[in-house]
Amino acid sequence: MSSTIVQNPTASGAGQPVLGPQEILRAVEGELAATRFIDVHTHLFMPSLGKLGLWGIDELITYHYLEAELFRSSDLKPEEYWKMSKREKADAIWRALFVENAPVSEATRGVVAVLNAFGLPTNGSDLAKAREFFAGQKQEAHIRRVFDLAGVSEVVMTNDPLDPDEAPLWERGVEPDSQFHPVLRLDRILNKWPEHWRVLVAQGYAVNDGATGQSVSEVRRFLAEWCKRMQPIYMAVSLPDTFQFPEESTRARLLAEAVVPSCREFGIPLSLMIGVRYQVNPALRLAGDGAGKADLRAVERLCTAYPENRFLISVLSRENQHELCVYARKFNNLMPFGCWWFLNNPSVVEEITRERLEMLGTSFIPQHSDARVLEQVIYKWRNTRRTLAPILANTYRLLAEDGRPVTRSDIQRDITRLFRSNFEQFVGLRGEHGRVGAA
Ligand code: RAT
Ligand code: ZN
Repeated sequence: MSSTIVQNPTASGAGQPVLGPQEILRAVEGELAATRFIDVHTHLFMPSLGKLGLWGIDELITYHYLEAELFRSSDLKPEEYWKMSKREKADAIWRALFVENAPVSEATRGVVAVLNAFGLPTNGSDLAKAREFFAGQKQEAHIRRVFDLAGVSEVVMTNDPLDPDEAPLWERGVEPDSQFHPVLRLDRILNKWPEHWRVLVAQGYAVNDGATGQSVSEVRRFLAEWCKRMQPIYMAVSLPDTFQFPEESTRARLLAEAVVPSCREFGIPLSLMIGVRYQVNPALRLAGDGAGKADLRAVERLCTAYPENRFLISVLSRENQHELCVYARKFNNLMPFGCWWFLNNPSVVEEITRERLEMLGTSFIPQHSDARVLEQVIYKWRNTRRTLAPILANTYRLLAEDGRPVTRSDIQRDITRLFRSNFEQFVGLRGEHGRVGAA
């Protein structure tokens, strides 16, 4: 195809110059850079939630993705590691993964990209300069700078109403923040009821250990009060690879009789992140979970049984990705999102995103960061843009080859849809589009 400028006669890009193959890649890169994304799932916290929000070099280096890698490249035993202070842990990881080895894995390379974004040394023998830099940052200005560097306009938090450190802050009343959207996270209720029902009792709800009798209506009352307090944009839970629905279990009963009806009542989606094999190696703590293939018929049954509900779905196993696309073609109340955790590597993201584009067009949410430490959004979104640019460009190149001219405004509209408006519409956020001066 030649890159001669012709006028596009189609509705979407009427009057716009048609792009040639070389121009397509540049236009995709320009629009990816110019569009402010919404980060639809993170573990970041707004400043009014105080110390819950992690940031800075020691947190970046002790990210659990890196802790898992430490024990492959060091003789240090997990029991010795857990006795160390945060700073000592960071020093041990820096030495093993950044000094004694080249940081080529996705998670280690991410730290390098963050240091580089702030003009800090990436190959130092210690972390002194980085520590000095982060200690000098003022939180709110730093957040603005980080969001600018990451190209995100806002992020979605993970807020746990049973977390003993978090719940009292909400109960006292926290200042909302338009850059951080709350999400009501239900793992403790749905996955660990026996360990947590007493916390609901302590909050004033008449529930029992078997979640029987009035427990279900009390959980609904609990959800209603937390929705009022938190104003979540969706509810969320992570689920094991063995997740089934329906089934004879406390989880399935609470899901069907409390969570799903509450989501309907408050007009918000339910996010299911399916496929975790919890604590495969408990010695590694947060880094000790694995992944397993799930039976997605549970998703089919949820989408069929509750057509009035909306489900945001991410699956952790690579083997489940194609099935998820097939289900999304059957149920428009299902929104696939993200390449989660062990999938967030360029090789896998590339495969999943191509499959989704081929099967779903632009009707999905390609990625979320899952950041636990503020500055991680810089590298995670940089990597997403870098991995996705050639995939999207190739999609448009094929389209042009097949006879449909492609314009910059086609690309802009699609990127906005993928990284903003699919989410805004699915959760019912306002429809304005964040876009900064496109190159
Ligand atoms: O990716 C992660 O950090 C995991 O540990 C999980 O937190 C996962 O993202 C989740 O939200 O359950
Ligand atoms: Zn997460």
